[in-house]
Amino acid sequence: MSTSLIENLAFCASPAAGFLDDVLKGLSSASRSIPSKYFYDDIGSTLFDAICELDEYYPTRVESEIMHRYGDEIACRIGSNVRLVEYGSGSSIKTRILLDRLVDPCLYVPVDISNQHLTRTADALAKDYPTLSIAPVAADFTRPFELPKSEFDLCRSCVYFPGSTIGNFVQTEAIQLLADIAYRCEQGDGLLIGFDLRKDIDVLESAYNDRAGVTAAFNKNLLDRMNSELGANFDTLQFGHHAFFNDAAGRIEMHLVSQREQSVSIADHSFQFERNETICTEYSHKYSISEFEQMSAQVGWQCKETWCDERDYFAVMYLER
Ligand code: AVI
Repeated sequence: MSTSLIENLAFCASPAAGFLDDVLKGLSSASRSIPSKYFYDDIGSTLFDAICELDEYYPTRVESEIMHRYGDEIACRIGSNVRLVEYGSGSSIKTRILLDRLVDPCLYVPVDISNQHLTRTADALAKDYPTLSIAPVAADFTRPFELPKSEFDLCRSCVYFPGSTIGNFVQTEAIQLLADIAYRCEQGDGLLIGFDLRKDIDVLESAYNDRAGVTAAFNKNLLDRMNSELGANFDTLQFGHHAFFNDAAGRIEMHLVSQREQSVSIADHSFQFERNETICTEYSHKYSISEFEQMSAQVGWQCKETWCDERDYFAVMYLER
């Protein structure tokens, strides 16, 4: 494979920029929280890949099933010669299902916050898709970032946003993100997005409380990350993992729970924790198809088709601007 098809990594903002500010702000507020995007350092991204393999964690498996089953129809909807821009590309596993079916994609632009993960994934893809041009972008897509200029700028674009990551934003942020994507697109460009559907609470809660404890390790890795990158002194044994479905808000919530009264210092700040006090680390919203359609329509996206699995656990929706 000629590596020349992998364009230079485009850095538009340091993905780590703002970590300390966000942590200090989140821990200083009355209900403590840390944005879930900080899960994804190299270890966190690897743990997330392990979560995706778990029996209890259905979203990845079910989304892949949908992509395998309806991949030809989906590729047909997207059309030929597109520039495929993937938000939160991770290991690009589902992308391969799409790339295997798309007709003459002109450029693949994976965008991911984890630089090391991105580089590894782009290298592996380049080996398996020798004729595809790949232009990886290391960026936090919740902040402004530039797409690399290329000879393919005039191609139609399709933004691919799989994995139900949209669910990790509260509704106002999700709508803003859909608006940002629309702003990057021209009329007629597409958005292929995966989102998780509401379902039985036991199924939902098991997915975030796996027996092997991988999700707990993923959650607690955030403490290790604050210790190593911000010089914090969290005693990781003194925080537990708690995940539950908040029915009224339609979301799974993940928290780190202080096991005792304790004090933690970060930079020159000190934070006092009561026993059982929590830090909210993630929301994962579960939608209905009509809710999602309405949300997207508010910012100029028109739903063209939706594909689901047999149990209606997960949806993949194609929208056009
Ligand atoms: C990335 N995101 C869609 C996952 C989710 O299900 O909300 C993150 C995750 N958190 C715990 N398990 C998986």
